[in-house]
Amino acid sequence: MSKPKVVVTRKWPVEVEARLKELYDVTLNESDVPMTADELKRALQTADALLPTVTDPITADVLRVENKRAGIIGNFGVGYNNIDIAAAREQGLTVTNTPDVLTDCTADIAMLLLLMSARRASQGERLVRSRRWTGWCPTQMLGQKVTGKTLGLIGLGRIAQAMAKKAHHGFGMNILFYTPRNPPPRQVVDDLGAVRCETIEDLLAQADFVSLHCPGSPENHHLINEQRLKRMRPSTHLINTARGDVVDNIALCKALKEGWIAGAGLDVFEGEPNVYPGLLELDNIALLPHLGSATEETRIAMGNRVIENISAFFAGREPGDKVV
Ligand code: 8YV
Repeated sequence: MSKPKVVVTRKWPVEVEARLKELYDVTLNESDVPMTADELKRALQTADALLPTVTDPITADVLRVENKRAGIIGNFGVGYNNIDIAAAREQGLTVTNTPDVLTDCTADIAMLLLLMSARRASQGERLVRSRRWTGWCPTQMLGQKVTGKTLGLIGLGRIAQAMAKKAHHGFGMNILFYTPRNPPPRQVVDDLGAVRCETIEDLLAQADFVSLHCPGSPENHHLINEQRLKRMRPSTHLINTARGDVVDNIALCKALKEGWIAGAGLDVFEGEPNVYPGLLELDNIALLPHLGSATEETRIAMGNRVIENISAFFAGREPGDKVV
């Protein structure tokens, strides 16, 4: 029997690409240049599986291309807001993602941004690199203490729970959370010493650090807006490792400039890789280029997870990480 045809839209870790080559008739993207909409359509017409990333908009237009051969889209990433899920369902396509394997590394980046923002690490590094640092002084670059403070999590899924664990057990932080869904089991919540807030506003008013862990979706578009930023305190920091469009950048810029909040740490941006220019001019913000899952171990595990999903699909079984 001939091997299934698979198209990978971006360059993946070499180990995983080697495994893909063994298992499938695979087309890799050696140049790593994102594919155009026409190329994505062509891939759906010529391959059995398309393996995209967050940088590939798999729109309704792409998904509705005629004469499709593909039956599965194996997304390399836990977030799948790059894919029009309703259109995929309508077209009878299976979509999978890669949960679990990136939980800890993404939570680490959220914690890193929290610490960077609280302790003004980006600003400090710029000072040293610019050779303008004139030496230690008792009042220079004072930030906020992290240990013992209150962390408010919007969303309490896998990554938020992992961050809460590090923050509570490692930094003695008190944990608040807001979720519109059913919370995790009682024992999980109790182990984190976590307290549920009835509204986002309640959480914002009490937290010293607010970290976003909700999916990128039309409902969560600009969830953190001017009104909500004003609910936060002047000593509070906002951390975003979820999706850029969960935060209204214009409002965030104003909040940071006018001191409604103390700082922010962002790993994701609306319209990335473009970054709202106002944010680049601010000192009280830490910016990372979407590094959440960017460790060797995790990216290999993500690739292997995609392989498990498509292998199950081709074997006629339900993939473990089926989204639709
Ligand atoms: C991925 C992410 O690197 O998994 C996610 O949802 O945001 C990142 O960790 C990216 O999505 C790759 O597709």
